[in-house]
Amino acid sequence: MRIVDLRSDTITRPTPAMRRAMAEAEVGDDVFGEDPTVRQLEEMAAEQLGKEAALFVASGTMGNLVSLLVHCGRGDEFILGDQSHTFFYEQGGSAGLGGIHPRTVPNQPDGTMALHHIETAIRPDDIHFPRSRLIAVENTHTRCYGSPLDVDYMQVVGQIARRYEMKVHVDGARIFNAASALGVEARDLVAEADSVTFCLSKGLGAPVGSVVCGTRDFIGEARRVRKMLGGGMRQVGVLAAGGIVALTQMLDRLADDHANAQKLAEGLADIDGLSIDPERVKTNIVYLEVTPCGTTWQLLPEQLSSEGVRLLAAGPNRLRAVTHYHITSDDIEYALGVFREVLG
Ligand code: TLP
Repeated sequence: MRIVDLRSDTITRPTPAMRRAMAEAEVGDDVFGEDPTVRQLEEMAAEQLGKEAALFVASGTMGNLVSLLVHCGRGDEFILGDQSHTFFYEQGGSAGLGGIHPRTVPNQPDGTMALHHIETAIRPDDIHFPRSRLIAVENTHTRCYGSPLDVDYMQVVGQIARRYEMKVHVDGARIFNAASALGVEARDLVAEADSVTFCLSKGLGAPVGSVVCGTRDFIGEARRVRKMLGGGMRQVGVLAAGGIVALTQMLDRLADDHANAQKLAEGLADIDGLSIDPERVKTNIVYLEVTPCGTTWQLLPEQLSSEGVRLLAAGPNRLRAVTHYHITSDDIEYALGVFREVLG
């Protein structure tokens, strides 16, 4: 059966070039700082993001957690969006492992947090309150239609943080999707950030890994914290090699994923039983709502899946589809055909 797997860009398998590079990677013990391939990846990543240094970590979740643990101490508070991945999907690791208090403010539909909400959430110096240390921004914003947050917004958040002597962390799991959609360099989006995590294992197609970027001092501390979390890896150049191919060969094609997402959204908008606003789709993530019809949002993924089209149920009435390297324009047409068939 033909499979069109739109559950996530995390399902991408390594390209032939990645597999070759991984097989041939020069390696060493990275805990001793002796893996040349990891070092090369870290240098490339730091350069791409305009930061002094970088650290290869096992996942986006680990990159965010390491960053939080470096920026904040026990009892400190960080401000983040109520729809953010870190708040929703990272098991509350900041509190569970770091004693760091999350303070949510609402995410707007475009993934931003209103600036006045951020400012009013910052605590005055008072013995009753935790200390506000960090603002965490997600770009693109996964639960807000994969919205890219633009350079102006990112700059103003940085200015607010500096005014209150706070830091900024960017969960840039899909920062290169944001850069591609906005027609800017990723480094410009994170110029004001003290730290940024981006993922190699999503739209960039590498099998494993994320990278945290920041100042040399920050990355030095992050390296210690990664080790504490059990994330000191040894001959991990075999994985970093896939990441190097991701950064050299996979950035330019993200625009194709965005075009396919747009095509999917426009096609879905014409199908009875679904509600979707194609104008909200700016990158590779599409959310659709199931309106009252012969099926439900709980049943529809299974019905589509029996015809080879896979999506994720993302909450009451909502389904999510994500385009990626393995999805062609023809796959989108096939998927639309299956939707039409299932929804009658
Ligand atoms: N997102 C996954 C799921 O966990 C929801 C997905 O399929 O979209 N930050 C953001 C913005 C993310 O979207 C994700 C993964 C992560 C961090 C975590 O990355 P990993 O899975 O590598 O820990």
